[in-house]
Amino acid sequence: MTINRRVQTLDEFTIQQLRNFPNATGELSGLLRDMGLAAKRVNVEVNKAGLIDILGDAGSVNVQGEEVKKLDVFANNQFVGVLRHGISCAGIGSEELDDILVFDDEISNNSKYVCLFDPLDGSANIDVNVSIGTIFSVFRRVTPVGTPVTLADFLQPGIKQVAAGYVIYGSSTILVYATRRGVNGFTLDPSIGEWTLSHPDIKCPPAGKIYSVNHGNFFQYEEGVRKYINVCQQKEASEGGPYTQRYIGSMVSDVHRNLIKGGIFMYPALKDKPGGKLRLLYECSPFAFIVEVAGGLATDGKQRILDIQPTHVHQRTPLYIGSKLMMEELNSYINPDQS
Ligand code: P6P
Repeated sequence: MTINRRVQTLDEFTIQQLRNFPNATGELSGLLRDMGLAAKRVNVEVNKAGLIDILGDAGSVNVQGEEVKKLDVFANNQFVGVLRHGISCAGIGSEELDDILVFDDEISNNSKYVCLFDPLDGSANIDVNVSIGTIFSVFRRVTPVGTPVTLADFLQPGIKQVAAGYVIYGSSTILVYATRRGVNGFTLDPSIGEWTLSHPDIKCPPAGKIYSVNHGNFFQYEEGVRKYINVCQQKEASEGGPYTQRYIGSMVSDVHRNLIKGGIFMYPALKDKPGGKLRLLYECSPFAFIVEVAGGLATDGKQRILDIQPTHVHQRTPLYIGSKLMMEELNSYINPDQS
């Protein structure tokens, strides 16, 4: 009898990965399973958001008499809840919380990881049925195990991440995560409520035909970026073109599409946002880790995203991320002296 091992769940996959590390404690696998559990709960609410008053402002009461929480507040509570009650995370940073949240109980203080996340990025899109997502980043703590974590455990350069991932609540719901060993995607099978391996060993194509940028800000971009965009618009077949412009306005969707098909995503600095719009620790750094493990590149226009030493949890950065050859061509326009 042949055993059908094609369908592998997230749990089976993380346990199998453990076999490659005989000394591993399984804490990271547990943390990833916790993230998968919270994402399943968020997925249920996102899928029915159009039907109930969950888009209301925090504090209103729904038909069941429950306090309605905004969807991103609801999502944040799910991720905080599973990580606080798990045994793999000592504290979190979240887009929804002004400061880090130190779990500071005996079990959590003995955990060796911290997690940062944007629980529901792009939530402004949900009332028009555009895909939204969760983005997360995992670091090994730098303070002694057994003590409460501090800000130093979170303000680490992205190169120190042990794992990073995202969830897209879209036409189907997919969870993608990376460790140094590779990038793998799991699609939620709602019939069994399991994350099932659907995109094994994702590699970012070195070249692509998609450039992703908000053209509405074109005249705010620095000259080199505007030059590169003009080049993208004039690519001939002999140069790998013609290119197409795709911009969903939901980072998880734009970057995921480019990761799979090849392409470049740009959110440059703007005149009214000189530091860019996107957040370093829980948006750009996790995606930079994922895309680099998959063979792509990610910079702030001057340096690798993963080399940036954070100074505060919610700091922003310009972001250029995607296929290696496209990123190198962009760099020849924004840093002509480096080429
Ligand atoms: P803009 C969503 O609000 C978000 O944070 C990202 O998901 C998305 O890529 C970006 O902002 C879109 O920003 O200014 O182009 O609407």
